[in-house]
Amino acid sequence: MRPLFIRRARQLVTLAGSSAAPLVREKMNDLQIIENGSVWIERGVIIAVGPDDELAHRFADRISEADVIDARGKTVTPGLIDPHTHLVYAGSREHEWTMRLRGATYMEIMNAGGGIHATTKATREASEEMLYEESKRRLDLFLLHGVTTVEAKSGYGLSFEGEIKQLEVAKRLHDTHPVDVVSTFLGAHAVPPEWKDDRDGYIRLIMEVMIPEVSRRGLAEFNDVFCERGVFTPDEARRILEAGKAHGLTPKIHADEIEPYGGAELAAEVGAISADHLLRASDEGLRRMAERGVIGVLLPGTAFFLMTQAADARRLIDNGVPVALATDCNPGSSPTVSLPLVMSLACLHMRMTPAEALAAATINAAHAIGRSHVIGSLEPGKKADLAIFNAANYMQIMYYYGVNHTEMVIKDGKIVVNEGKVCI
Ligand code: IZC
Ligand code: ZN
Repeated sequence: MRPLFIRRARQLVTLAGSSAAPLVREKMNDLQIIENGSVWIERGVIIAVGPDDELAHRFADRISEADVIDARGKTVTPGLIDPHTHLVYAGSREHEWTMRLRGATYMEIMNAGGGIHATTKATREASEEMLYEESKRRLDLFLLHGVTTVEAKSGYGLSFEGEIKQLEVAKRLHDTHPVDVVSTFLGAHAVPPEWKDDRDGYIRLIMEVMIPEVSRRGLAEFNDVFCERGVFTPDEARRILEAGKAHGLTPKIHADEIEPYGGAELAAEVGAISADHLLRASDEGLRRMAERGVIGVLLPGTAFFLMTQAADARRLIDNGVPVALATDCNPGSSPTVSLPLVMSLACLHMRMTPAEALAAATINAAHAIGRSHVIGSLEPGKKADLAIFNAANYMQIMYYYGVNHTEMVIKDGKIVVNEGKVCI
């Protein structure tokens, strides 16, 4: 494999120096940008990053053996990282959108057997092949938007076989698709209809059967709970997250989305790597998260699509909570793959600065999935995952909103998107 030499980016946004701890407070605005910057890549790994003249001098006698990419006028960033998706599912829920537009709420639709239950039914009925094909199409779209790593949750099987099937599909996608897929077990996404008269039975199935097997088969790294009134209580979430910890699964939590419910506090208590949503998190909860270094993963696309007020990102950042951003890609509350659009929404609806939004979708997102030593910044030794945007500076990626500026994507040192098309 020939070396790859990306040269003379108008802005090379490195985000260097934050692999050990996520960016917090004002530091989220320090993107470590190199003007007229270049990157030398070999065997899928970043070897050197710096001003073009410096690298041209250092590699002078090897430039002829490299593939050279001219990035003049462009903005180069680390490949974007989406730390919260429900990637693997079947079916679609646009009819529920019409119901919501007529006034029904997300929870009302779910309690009437729609929502997560509708997607669970479709996902259970889908063959593994169909599920793979549908999810692969979405993963291609992620890649086209500059995303090189996604976290993917189960939670539409809600039975032993169903959850394993979803996680197996995620694993196969990781093995066969350029985008890296990091799996989270979310058996506690909802109590399925067949267990509704014995919710404790279902919780025990999660704790005593599903978690041990998911862990034994190495099908997930993280264990998540939809902790919300009417779904799983904080006490139930605590039991499920502790059971996961006992089997080596790191806790994550869907916390305080619809009402203040102690989710942020619980995330700090169990040592979760992240607490996600946080629209209604209490001040005390955020304080404890900051103290324990729990990442707040914010999902402004979901608030936008559910037509609710977004999370108070400024309050999180001012409290010292490290913030990451994600699409929450799912068929009900956030049917998008556009992390760049989510970054625009983070600015427009949560008053994050464009710099904070980019830090939140790269290095802090890497921290939220335990990958900060491998991805999330452009530094020697890291994976050569990069996005090249047709934008004169990083702000334009978000400023010209709803436009996909991604021109080229490099994954593990290979060009996988060129001129806005997947080329693998
Ligand atoms: O399918 O509605 N919030 N889980 C929690 C979701 C949204 C996904 C869905
Ligand atoms: Zn979610």
